[in-house]
Amino acid sequence: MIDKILIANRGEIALRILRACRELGIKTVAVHSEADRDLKHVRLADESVCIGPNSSTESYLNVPALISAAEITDTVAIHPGYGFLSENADFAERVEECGFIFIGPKSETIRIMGDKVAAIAAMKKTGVPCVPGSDGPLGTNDETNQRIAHEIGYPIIIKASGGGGGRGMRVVHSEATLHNAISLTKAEAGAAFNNDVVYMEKFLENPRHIEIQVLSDAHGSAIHLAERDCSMQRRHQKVIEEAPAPGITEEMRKKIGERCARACEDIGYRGAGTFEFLYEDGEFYFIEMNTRVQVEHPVTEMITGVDIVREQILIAAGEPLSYKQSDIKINGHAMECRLNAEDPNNFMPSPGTILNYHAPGGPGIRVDTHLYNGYRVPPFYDSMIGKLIAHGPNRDIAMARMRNALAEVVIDGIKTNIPLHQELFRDAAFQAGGTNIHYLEKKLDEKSKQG
Ligand code: MV4
Repeated sequence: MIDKILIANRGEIALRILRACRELGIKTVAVHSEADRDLKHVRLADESVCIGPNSSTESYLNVPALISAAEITDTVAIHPGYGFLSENADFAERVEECGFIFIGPKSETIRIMGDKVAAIAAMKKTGVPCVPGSDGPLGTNDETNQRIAHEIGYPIIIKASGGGGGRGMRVVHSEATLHNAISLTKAEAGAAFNNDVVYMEKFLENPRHIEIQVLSDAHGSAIHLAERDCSMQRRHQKVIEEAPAPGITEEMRKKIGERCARACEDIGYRGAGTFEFLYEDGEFYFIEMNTRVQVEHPVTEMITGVDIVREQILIAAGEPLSYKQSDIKINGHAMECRLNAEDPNNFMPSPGTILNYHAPGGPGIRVDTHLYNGYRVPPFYDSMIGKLIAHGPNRDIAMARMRNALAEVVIDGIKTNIPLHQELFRDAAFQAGGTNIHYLEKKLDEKSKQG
């Protein structure tokens, strides 16, 4: 069994992982940058190691420093959290070469999913529905590319195989701009990802972003934990997530969920994972797979009662899944607000000292945050400082509880996006449910025009 875990992350997710370790009786090693000595999980961990200076490149992304910290503390396994090295196949490979357990999929799986062309090919092969597209990399022959685009039908989108999460994409509305769009995207991709492979998909104009959470053990069994709707986003940063997704029937959930679970079994997936789909006109289209725990995992935990981080650790320890698919029942509805240290009007980061922090409470409220009175939010990392999660027997009650929580929570000393969340929870379209990926940006656009 795993008796010590090194947490290769910071902030709220490091604390979340520490809590799961504590529950399992597993000792913890916190690693931190010089700026992060006062993080809450560093104080709570059994041991801590400073792995480098403020910049992420020299600390949380510093593979030799992380491996050394694991060696000197006699760590058994490394949990990468999200972001940083969590989806870096070379890191996962290095961790295992050095004799540690990487809490996540095999490095080969991470490598496949990091290569979007390979990921889509693997999914298509196992029967996961994908966006109509080029079925592989685009070549440089204009006639061939024009024929592919014509068959798919404009508008189409050119995407970098090494991209993902919104990086390296270009929409094309007609043949006149196809050639340039392909060569520009290719050049940018080569520079940004050191991989100039690009592919083509039908461009879906007004989809929702719905993702399926899966768990798959090392013995060939996989289950799905239903879906999350993550359509409320700005510049590819999610703002509010919820589970289940409004309007998705039990029948649709079962069909797409079981497809994803079966795909995991087919490819020998191990650990927690997320299948990202675009959802439009009642159809799901796979776009990418995430091989890490996600920021928004709590909404799934609230509606299923499954502790996803605990399951990640047990799977890495070689245990079979604690649940069969028939054990998974959806209980009510959950919503999550990402709390960012930023100006709610211009989205500029707002680091600084927390002068007064007061957590909300009451039925169905969960707060995942590393904040405490006197904590200094450093300016060097992502501006997310925590998550407010509200669960209730239905969506309306979950929303009412979130409104209460947003009114109760106090975070003084820095600017936060709480006012934006309050506004969204008063928004009629959002309250009705099912808004698409463009909704928030359009709403903010209109707001800025009105001045
Ligand atoms: C698309 C798309 C429309 N059609 N693919 C952006 C992030 C990356 N994960 C995939 N993305 C998109 N792919 C096709 N064929 C629109 C987006 C997209 C998007 C997707 C999910 C969440 C937010 C988004 C915002 C803009 C564009």
